[in-house]
Amino acid sequence: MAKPLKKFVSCVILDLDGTLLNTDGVVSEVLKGFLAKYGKQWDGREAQRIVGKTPLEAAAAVVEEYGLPCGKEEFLAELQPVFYAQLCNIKPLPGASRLLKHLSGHGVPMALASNSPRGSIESKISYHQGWKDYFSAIVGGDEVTAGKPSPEIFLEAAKRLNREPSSCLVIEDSMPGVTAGKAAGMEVVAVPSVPKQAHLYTSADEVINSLLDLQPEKWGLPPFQDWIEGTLPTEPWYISGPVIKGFGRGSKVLGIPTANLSPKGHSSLLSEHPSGVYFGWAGLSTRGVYKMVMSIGWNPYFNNAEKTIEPWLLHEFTEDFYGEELRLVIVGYLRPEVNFPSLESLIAKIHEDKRIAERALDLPLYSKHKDDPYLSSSFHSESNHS
Ligand code: ADP
Ligand code: RBF
Ligand code: MG
Repeated sequence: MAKPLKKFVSCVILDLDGTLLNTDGVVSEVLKGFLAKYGKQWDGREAQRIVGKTPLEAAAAVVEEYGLPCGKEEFLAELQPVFYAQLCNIKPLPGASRLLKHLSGHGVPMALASNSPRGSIESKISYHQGWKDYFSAIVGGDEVTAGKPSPEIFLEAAKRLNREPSSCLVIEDSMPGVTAGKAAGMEVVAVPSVPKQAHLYTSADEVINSLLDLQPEKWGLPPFQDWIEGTLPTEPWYISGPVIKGFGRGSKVLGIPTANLSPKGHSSLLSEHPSGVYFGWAGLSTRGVYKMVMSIGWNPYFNNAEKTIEPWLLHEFTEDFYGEELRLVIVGYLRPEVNFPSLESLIAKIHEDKRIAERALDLPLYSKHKDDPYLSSSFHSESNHS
């Protein structure tokens, strides 16, 4: 497939929170606790109002949204120590370490540009092996007169990298960040951290679903070389549960039955992994272990309200197996979920996914997981595989 070159850049400027780090997970936990103290319940939907903001702006948004009986400064002062104690628990987002290692390995200069204060940026990255050395420059919100959406942070980062703004590629998850990058005269790839918001990022030069989907060659940067026969190996991850009723349109409409797992009880796993099409092995305790290709997400074609888990077992069964315990080991990634102009084109794409997964799973890299005891042991606790 042709990959049109968008524009040549020579360096990359990255946002930290929500782009490289899953800060939102920890922020939500901390806010949940605080709001409970004020008798309010944190509703993840407000996340949209705080991404990309400075800490004080974010505090102001929460105080206003929940009508808290305190000032934004007071709220921030109360919240900050609790948040800082949690910095060590912030995990890299999928594909973040891979991207940094790749670009650094090819000598592409990188900078971090974040609205967080410099000190906070440095402590956050200190928990991740090697990260500090990846960046030739770091610019914090406290080092400029105005944070994003002002272009200042990005211009300062370019200056410290000794590059023209026009040769910088910005990678950002938030709207204020995208606005700032474009105002700085830079190329901007948006990786929205709030689901189903991609359509709002019209000013970005490209919108991708997760860092796994970044194609550096589109920007004249060295391509990733870790794709194998159309698949991207991932650290294996595990998910299991009884097969539940889905929307009843899998086999009926598409001829593609998917043995749905309940998203309930898997919310942290589901928020950790980007939506998309994955593959691996599926175990049914009384039947056996099968190849499997699955979609995780909102199925844009059907525009589901909930992130669902839909594995298609690559085997002809003579009967349904609702209620049976299904165990999945996910070993690789294929592509982001996309919308299709017709049901026929959706079906054709899913069959192509099937062919790619079926072939790839015979590679030793993937086939070795077929023997994972997780797939067949009937009494196995989730926690052993966190
Ligand atoms: P639902 O919307 O309830 O998930 P589907 O039309 O997707 O309905 O059918 C899924 C059901 O079909 C599964 O729960 C399972 O019991 C059965 N089934 C039969 N063959 C397969 C297969 N190869 N992969 C997944 N599920 C299958
Ligand atoms: N739905 C989409 O809307 N977009 C997709 O890109 C997409 N990819 C899929 C890939 C695989 C391997 C499977 C099994 C399903 C995929 N679906 C996708 C979901 C499909 O719409 C879903 O199985 C039906 O909604 C049946 O419940
Ligand atoms: Mg289904």
